[in-house]
Amino acid sequence: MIKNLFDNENAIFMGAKRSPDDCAIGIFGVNYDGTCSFKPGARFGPEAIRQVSSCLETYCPKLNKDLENIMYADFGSIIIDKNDSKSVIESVKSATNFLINKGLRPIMLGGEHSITTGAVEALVKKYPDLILVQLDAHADLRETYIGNKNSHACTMQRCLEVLPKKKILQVGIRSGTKEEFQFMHNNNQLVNFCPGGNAQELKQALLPYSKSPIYLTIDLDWFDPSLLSGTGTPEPGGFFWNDFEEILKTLRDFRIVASDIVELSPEIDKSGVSSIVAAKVLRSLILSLENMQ
Ligand SMILES: [Mn+2]
Repeated sequence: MIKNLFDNENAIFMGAKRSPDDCAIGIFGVNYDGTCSFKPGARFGPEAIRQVSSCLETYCPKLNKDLENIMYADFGSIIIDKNDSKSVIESVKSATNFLINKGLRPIMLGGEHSITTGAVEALVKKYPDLILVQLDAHADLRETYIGNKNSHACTMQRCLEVLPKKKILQVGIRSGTKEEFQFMHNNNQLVNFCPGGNAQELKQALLPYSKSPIYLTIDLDWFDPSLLSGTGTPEPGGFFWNDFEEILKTLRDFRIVASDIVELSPEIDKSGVSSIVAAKVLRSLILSLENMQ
């Protein structure tokens, strides 16, 4: 089964295991950027995150936790048909199902944002009351984009279609069409959050969902391009590392059952800093997800 789904002959994230035995968390990559609208290159994201991960310490002083004490697996990247956006989403769904059936909490590495739909589709079978929290510069609520319903510009609209609860909280979105912003306001799903601010509004918005399973999708262009320039559609006016920690601190009181980190396009940022930031996001997620209910 693992053999048919994953290509795991390349690098591995920090001290990850290759097999699911005794693990709580499972990582997999999706090397796909077929619908990217501006600059492609997100297909190199998962590999870049793994490559630079050896530069990071396993210990996080903020959380006083060490990755060395956590069992997590890295299955490599899934095997996909890059020319068919629909089949890529199906493959993501199969991989996510594989991890859930093994009792693992999935963390998916992109790749472009369109892949999130596949993971969410798989998860709602197990968690019908799943809700989404999205960190992103963009609303991603278009009905179609350049003729493709599976474009990364439509991801949240596709997720809404498969979420029985129809609940997405979109944190600090700063780019989209007038219609997308209208839609977010009408559905009460835009959560205001400012660089350097506190996450009170997110906390308030999540209070009615204190028992709900949460899928956290992290489009790395949520960060400011001065910190993370290696992404296909950078957007000025973004967030910084402390802002991410503030969000994660708030989310730790809730119940994240799966997550993704998407849209790292490592070759755009020759310094490699973007890949390091992405790898540190992954480290923080593993440390945070490990003992959630
Ligand atoms: Mn985005």
